[in-house]
Amino acid sequence: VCALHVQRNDKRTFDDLSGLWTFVRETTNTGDIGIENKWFEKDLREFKNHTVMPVPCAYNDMAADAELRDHVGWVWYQRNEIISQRDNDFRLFLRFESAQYFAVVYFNGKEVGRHVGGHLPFQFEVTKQVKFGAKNVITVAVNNTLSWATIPQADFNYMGNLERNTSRFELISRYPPGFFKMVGLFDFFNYAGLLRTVYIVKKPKIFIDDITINAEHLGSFKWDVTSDGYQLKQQCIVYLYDPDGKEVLQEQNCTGSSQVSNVRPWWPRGMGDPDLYTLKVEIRAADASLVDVYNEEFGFRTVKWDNEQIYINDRPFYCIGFGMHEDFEIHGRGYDAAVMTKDMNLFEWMGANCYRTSHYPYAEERIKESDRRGIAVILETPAVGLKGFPKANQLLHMQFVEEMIKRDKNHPAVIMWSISNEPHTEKKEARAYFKALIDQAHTLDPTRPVTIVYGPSNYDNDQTADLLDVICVNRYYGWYIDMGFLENINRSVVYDLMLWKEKFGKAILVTEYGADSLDGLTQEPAVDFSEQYQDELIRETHKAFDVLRAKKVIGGEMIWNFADFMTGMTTTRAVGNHKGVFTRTRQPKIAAYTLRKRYLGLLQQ
Ligand code: E9O
Repeated sequence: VCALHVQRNDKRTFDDLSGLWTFVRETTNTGDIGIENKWFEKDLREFKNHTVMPVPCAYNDMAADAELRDHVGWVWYQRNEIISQRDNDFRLFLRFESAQYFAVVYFNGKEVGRHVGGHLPFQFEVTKQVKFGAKNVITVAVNNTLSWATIPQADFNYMGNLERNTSRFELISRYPPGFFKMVGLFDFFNYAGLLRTVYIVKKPKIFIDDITINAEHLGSFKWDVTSDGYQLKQQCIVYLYDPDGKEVLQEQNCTGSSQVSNVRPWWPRGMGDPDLYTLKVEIRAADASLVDVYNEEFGFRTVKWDNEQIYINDRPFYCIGFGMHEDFEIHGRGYDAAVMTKDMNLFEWMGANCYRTSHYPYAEERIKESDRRGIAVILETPAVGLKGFPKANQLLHMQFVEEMIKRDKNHPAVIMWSISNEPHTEKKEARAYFKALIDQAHTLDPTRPVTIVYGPSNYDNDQTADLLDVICVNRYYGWYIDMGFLENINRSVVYDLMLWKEKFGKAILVTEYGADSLDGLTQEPAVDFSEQYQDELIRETHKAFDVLRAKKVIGGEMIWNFADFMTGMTTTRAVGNHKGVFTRTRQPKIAAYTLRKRYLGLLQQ
C-alpha cells in the first residue's frame, strides 16, 4: 500500500518515467500468450508489431484503430532506464499511480509484483535487482479484462460457444468460435493502460513509511509516523510550520498529540481561506545524523455531521458542485495537468465548492489541488454499479478502501468516503457485504463520514442506508423517469427525498440529477437532447432543491455531469454521455450559465 506521495528532499528523490514506452498489444483475449512465452525477458522492440505509447495516457484512442480502442486482454509496456552509481545508497521502488486494471511488473526480466485495480497507486521494491551504472529494463503487462469477479464488474460472456443443433444450416452458432462480449456495469468507457505517472522512487535505507495527521480547527493536533527498516520511535523529530512557513511546534516523538494555538483553519471556498500547514518529519540516528525526512502538507479542519447536514469547522457546509470524470479527448482517462487545471479553474468560475470523484479515486494531484483551492471532495472507490456480492469481491473492495484511505487521509479537502456508486442495495445480501466495508472505513478513519451513493434502490427497499453516516441519492426525474414531464419534476423530487428522510433521518446529498444535451442542438419548446431541455430540467429540479433546503432535508446538490464524457456503445449514447454542462472540450452549454448563477448565489450565503 502506498501512503506517501513521491518527494524530493535531502534524503529522497525520484525519476518521472513519463514519455514514450515501447508497446505491444496481444491479440484480444487469447489467453496469456505473452506471459507463457516470457515476453518479459525479451526486447519488445524486436517484435514486428511493436509501437510506442505515451505514459501517462490511456492507449485506447491513440490510433484510428477499432481493435486498439476495443481491445480486451493484455498489453505490454517496456522502457530502458540507466540507474546511476550515485543511487547506490538508496532503496529503489517502481511506483505506479494507476494501471487499469490488472498489472504484472517485471524488472530486468524478473517479476517483482502484481496489482489488481485501476486508479490507486502501488509500488514494488527493486533494490536487489538494480544494475547500477547500467541499463535496466522495466516491463509491465496490463490486462483490462473485467468480469463478475472484478471491481467494477462487467458481464463477460462467451457467445461463440452457444451452440444449436440444426440439420438444415451449416452454422451451429450465430457467433464465431470464441466470440465474447464484455459489457461493463457502468456508464463510462473502460479506458486502460498506464493511466497515471510511473516513477522510480529513491528512498534511504530506513525510511518514513506513513504519516497520519489528525488536526482539528480548534487546534487539537495528533500525529503518528511509521517507518520501514526498524522501529526508531525515540529518534523521531516533528516540526510544524504554519501557512507562512513559521515553526509553531517541535516535538521529539513519532506519535503524539498537542494543542496548537491561534490556528488558521482550512476552509472550503466561500467560507474562508484554505490555509495549509506542513509537518516536517525527521528520523535521526543515535549520532543525530539525518536518516530520512518528509514534508507532509495538511490543514486544520473538523468534519462533523448530524441528521441534517455536514459541518466544516462547526459551520454548516452546503455542497454545491459536480459529479465528474477523468476524461478527455485523445488522453482518455490518462492524467493530464492541463485538463485538470482547466477543470479546477472552471469549478471556480462556476462557483462550485465540492465534487465527487465519480466513479473511482482521481489522481492525487487533483486532490492536492483541491486542498490548495478549498474545494471539498467526496472520494469514491471504483465500486460502481455492483450487482453481485460474493466474498471475493468484498475482499477486493476492502483492498481498495484501504488503499484509498491510506493515500488520501491527510488531505483536508477530502470530507467524506463514498464506498460505492449505485450498487444494487435492494438485494438482501448487500447488507452484510456493505456492513463490513463501512466498518472498515470507520476503523481506518474515524474522523470522516462514510456514504454510499444510491441509484437503483429506493427508500422502501434499500438494505444498507441505516448503516451510513450520510446518504447520497441520484435521481433523474424528467429524464429516466417521466421523460418530457418537466412540470412534474419539482413535486417528484420533493416527494422522493422526503421519503428517504422520513425513513432514515439522516443527512442527504443529491449526488446526481440532469439530462443529456447535444451542444448546439436547440429546440423551442424544449425537446429531449436539446440544450433547452437540459436547462429547463435543471431549473425545475432547483425549485425542488430550494424546498428541500428550507426543510433541511438535503445538505448538498451535484449536477451530473461536469462535462460530456466517453462511454461504451449503447442505444442511449451518441458518442458518449452528454449530460455535461460543459462539452467534452470544456465549453459551456446553456445549462452551465443557469448553474453558475445559482452556485455563485449560494456560495455567498
Ligand atoms: C451513474 C452515472 O455514471 N448514474 C447514471 C448516469 C447516467 O447518465 C451515469 O452516467 O445514466 C444514472 C442512473 C439512473 C439511476 C436511476 C434509475 C431510474 C430507473 C428508471
